[in-house]
Amino acid sequence: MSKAGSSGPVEDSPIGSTLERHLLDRQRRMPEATGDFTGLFQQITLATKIIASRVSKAGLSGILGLTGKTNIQGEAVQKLDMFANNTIVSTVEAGGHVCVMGSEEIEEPIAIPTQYPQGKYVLQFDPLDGSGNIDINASIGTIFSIHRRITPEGTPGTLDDLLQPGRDIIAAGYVVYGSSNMLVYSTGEGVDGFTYDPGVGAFFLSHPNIRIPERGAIYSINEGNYHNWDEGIRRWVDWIKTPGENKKAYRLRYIGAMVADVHRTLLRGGIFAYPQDVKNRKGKLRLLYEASPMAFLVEAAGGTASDGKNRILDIEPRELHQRTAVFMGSPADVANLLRFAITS
Ligand code: AHM
Ligand code: MG
Repeated sequence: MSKAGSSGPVEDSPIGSTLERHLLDRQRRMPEATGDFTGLFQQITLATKIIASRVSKAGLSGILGLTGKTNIQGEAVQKLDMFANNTIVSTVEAGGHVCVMGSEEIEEPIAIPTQYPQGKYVLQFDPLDGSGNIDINASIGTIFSIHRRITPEGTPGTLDDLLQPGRDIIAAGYVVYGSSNMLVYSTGEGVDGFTYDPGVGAFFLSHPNIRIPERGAIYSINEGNYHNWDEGIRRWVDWIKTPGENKKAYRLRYIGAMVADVHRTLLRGGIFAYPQDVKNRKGKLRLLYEASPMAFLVEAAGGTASDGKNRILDIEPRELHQRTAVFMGSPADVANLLRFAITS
C-alpha cells in the first residue's frame, strides 16, 4: 500500500499540471500575493470555457449568423461575439477583482456595477477574435490583458486605467478555439500553453515555456491588400516569397484570425503582419485588446513586435479603440521586415 498524500513535483503527478495548480504555484512563490490575480484569472478561464462550449455547439444551437447590428468599428456583429462579450463581463464583474473593463464590442469603458467591489485590476479583451471564421468552422479565439489600475483604489475605474501602454501589462493571454482549445498566457516570465480536456473540464499544461524560433519559414499576411500597401511592404513581400542565394521562399499561411495566426507563429516561428494600407492608414488591428496582449506574449517568448517604427508595447494609447500596424514574430524575420519598412 502506498503512503497517503503528496504535493510533490508536477512531473510525478499522475494527472499532470492543471492551469489552477499552475496559478496557485505562482501565487505561493509571491509572498505578497493576495489571491486577487488568481481569482481574476479563474473567472476569465471560466468565461472562456463557457464560450468554448457554445462555440462547439454553434451549428446546433442556431446561434450562428448576424445580430443585425454593427459594432463601433462598423463591422457586422455576430451573435457569438455578443454572447462571448456578455459572458466575460458577467463572469468577471461580480468577482470584485477589476475596476473597469474594455472590450472590442463595447464603445465606452465597461463600468463595474456599484453593488460589486471596485477591484485593483483592469481587464481588456477581444471576446471573439476572427469572428468572420465562425460560419465556416475555422479557428477563432479570445484575447485578453490585465493591468493594475492607476486611479485610487476603491473608486470606479476610468478611461485612464484603460489607456495604459502594453509595457505595463502584468499578464496577457489568449484562448484559441480550434481543433482543440488552448489557453496560452504569460505574466512576463515565459509563456505557457494549456490544452483543454473537455471530459474533465480543465486546462492541462501541454506547452511549458514556449520559445519562438529565432527565425521561421512562414509569413502570414492578407496579401489581397498588396496594391493598397506602402512600397516598402510590397518590396518585403516580393523578397520573402522569392528564393535566393542561401534563402528559400517563405511559405504563406493566413487564416484571418489573429489568434490562430499568431499562435502558429509562436510555435513555428516566422512573421505575422497586418500593415497600414490606403484604407486603414493607422492599420486595422486594435492596439489595446489585440496588438498589445499579443505583443506581450510574443516578447515573453523571445520574439519581436513592432508597428513598423516602434515597439508595440511602448505605444502610448490615446483612444480605447485605437488601431495600429502590426509586425510580430521571430526576431530575425521581424528585423528583415523592418529593413524594408523603414527604407520605403
Ligand atoms: P475581428 O476582431 O473583428 O474578428 O477582426 C480582427 C481580425 C484579426 O483576427 C485578423 O488578423 C484580421 O482581422 C483579418 O482581417 P482581414 O480580413 O482584413 O485580413
Ligand atoms: Mg479582433
